[in-house]
Amino acid sequence: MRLLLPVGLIATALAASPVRFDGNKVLRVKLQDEKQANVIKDLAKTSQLDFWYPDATHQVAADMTVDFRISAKESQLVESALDQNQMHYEILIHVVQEEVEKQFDVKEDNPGRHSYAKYNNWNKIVAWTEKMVRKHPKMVSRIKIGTTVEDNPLYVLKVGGKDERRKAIFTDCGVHAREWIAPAFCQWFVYQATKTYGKNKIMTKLLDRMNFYVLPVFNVDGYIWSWTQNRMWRKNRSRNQNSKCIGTDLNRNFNVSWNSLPNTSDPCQEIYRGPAPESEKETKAVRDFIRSHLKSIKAYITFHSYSQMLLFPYGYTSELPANHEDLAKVAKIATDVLSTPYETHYTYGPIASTIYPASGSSLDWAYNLGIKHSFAFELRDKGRFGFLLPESQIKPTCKETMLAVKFIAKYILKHTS
Ligand code: 0X9
Ligand code: ZN
Repeated sequence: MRLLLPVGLIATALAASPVRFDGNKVLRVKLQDEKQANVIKDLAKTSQLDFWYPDATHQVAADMTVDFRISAKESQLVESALDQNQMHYEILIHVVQEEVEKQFDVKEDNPGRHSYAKYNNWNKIVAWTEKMVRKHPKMVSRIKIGTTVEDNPLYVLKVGGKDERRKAIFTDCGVHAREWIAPAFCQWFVYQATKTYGKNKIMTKLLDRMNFYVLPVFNVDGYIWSWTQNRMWRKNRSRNQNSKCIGTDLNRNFNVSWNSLPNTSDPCQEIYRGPAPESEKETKAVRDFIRSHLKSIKAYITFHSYSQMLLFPYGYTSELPANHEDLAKVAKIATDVLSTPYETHYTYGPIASTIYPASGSSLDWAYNLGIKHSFAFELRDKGRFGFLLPESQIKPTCKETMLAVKFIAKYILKHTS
């Protein structure tokens, strides 16, 4: 005991305080030609640009709108380079630190409690999974599908009935740590499903006939890190050999055309694909779970932010999947219903042509495994707040997204065998 206490104290003292974003800005640059695209690419070589859209420098091209975060130290240099080259830009976020604080704009009587209207940290989410099982023992069960690099549990909630032979939809949220609205949606989905079962006709029918597997946080270690140390964290938290940089982008780590696109081989990149396909414990756990339930899983839906898009395969090639017309039809109707309550406009299409090319993504992997109805949502917004979407937008975002997901589920129930 005597030994333990000082060690504990030292550990606490050594624990770094969270990264602050004072003076950081997010810029949006509308590129007009190749030359301007090259200015951004050159700047990225000398300055630390944290790309919010697209995901990396090599995607930057003429006629594109790019969003990136810059530090206080570099903002002057970057802005004067843009001015010198007569480039149009807008400051999306003036002081990132302020938005980090302002995202918590929903006040509740008991701040310590889990709330669907607020962002919940990992501990609250774990307690919430237990509560859901306790409250709805017939409808909800919790499955531990694996553990993370830092030995946190990966929990899937099974929502529906006991019969494993029913058609099922697998959904995951929070592949990327900083996209907090995604785990908020997964929690909302389970809440609404259990709450409206027996009351809402469609939900009752869906849950009587199908199962939903919901992984509320895919990248648990990264999510924890984004709460405690760095709000802008994206990757998981694995150590990388021969590099000081931490983490693999789990959405580049799947065994599908792995490593086929540029810039994913540097561990210091936000889109680092990992040392080998499916090298990460989180990827392996999801892969194994989906594979072992492949007979029943008819659709895969993964939740990200931001951009307001509904995407389908492929990301690694501009070729279209065989059933692309069917997927586009479903995506069109889903985005139409999504827009009904708040007029939120979504675009839809294949990953590669709608957002940008990406290799090793879970969506393409699931599709090639045989899950022919696979979709990725890029939730709100379109860049005003980006990853720092205020809590006051959680409910409207979840409500509108729920309409789209219910439509997709109805479609799966009716049109798959
Ligand atoms: O870069 C990504 O992985 C996705 N965009 S994000 O801003 N959320 O990081 C786009 C890839 C789309 N594919 C899937 N979401 N599977
Ligand atoms: Zn993402």
